[in-house]
Amino acid sequence: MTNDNLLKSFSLEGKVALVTGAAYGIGLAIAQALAEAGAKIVYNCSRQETLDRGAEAYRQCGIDAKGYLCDVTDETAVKAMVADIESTVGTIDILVNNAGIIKRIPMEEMSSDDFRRVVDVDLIGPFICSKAVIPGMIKKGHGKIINICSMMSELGRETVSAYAAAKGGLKMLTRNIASEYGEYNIQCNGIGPGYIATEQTAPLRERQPDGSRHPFDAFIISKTPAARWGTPDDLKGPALFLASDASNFVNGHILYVDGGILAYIGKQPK
Ligand code: NAP
Ligand code: GCO
Repeated sequence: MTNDNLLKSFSLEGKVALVTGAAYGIGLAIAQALAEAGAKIVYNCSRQETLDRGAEAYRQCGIDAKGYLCDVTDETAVKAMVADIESTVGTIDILVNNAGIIKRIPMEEMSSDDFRRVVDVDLIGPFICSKAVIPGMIKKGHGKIINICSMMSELGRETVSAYAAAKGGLKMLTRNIASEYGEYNIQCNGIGPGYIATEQTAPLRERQPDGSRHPFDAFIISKTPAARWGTPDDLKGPALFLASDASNFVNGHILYVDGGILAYIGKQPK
């Protein structure tokens, strides 16, 4: 492959990318990266206020994105959204299952409804969305599915039982989609972000009344060789790689973008 062809393998010109939950945070950053590489962006969220927020965000960065009000756990709504995308934009070439929630509750205090809701959004949602786009990908002869997993696909911690169960399941769903649809030239991989500074982790980074760091904030810094929280921008390159032809022989892989947390025992307390 010549250098010119190598760089072209990262182009997404002519591709349609659906990024779920991409009004802000990690999803918006990933959508920006795919748009910069030439993809047409479609996104969804479950609240009108978020959809409006996303529309303004995309307008501000000059991306002509199409937004849908659609809860990823509502299979009828997802099917209708995908059908509308396919008829008005084009067959979906890239699906990024980014939409997700977390509930931080000690397990013995967590209701089964709360547990079920987290699993519905973080695991059943990606199943529903993937099932909706795969027929079009098979017909087209190619497809990319990227599931946004987590450190909790590998590790547990207090208060995140539902989230860890869902993200652990999402890791295995990723591998199963890769196994079941690889022969149709569909690659399914995961991205496992480390601790990223977004609204979802804001409670873990709040300054204490005395102005000191939140204990969890200091803990994550000590557990991360990069000695910092990640930012949504840190995920742009990995997402583009997995969305592009540059990764056509990468399948069933979870790419951890964690600053080295998973490799590190942690800094010895002073
Ligand atoms: P975030 O700031 O909480 O944003 C989540 C997005 O998902 C919002 O746009 C939200 O919009 C949407 N969403 C939530 N439930 C939905 C549903 N049922 N249907 C459709 N959209 C829905 O989260 P984030 O930090 O950017 O994280 C994005 C993804 O990365 C999540 O899957 C998260 O688990 C994962 N992750 C995050 C981190 C981190 O440190 N931040 C690390 C590893 C993995 P609406 O509320 O309007 O629906
Ligand atoms: C938490 C955090 C994490 C991050 C992320 C880490 O409460 O531990 O929210 O779960 O969201 O998933 O990879």
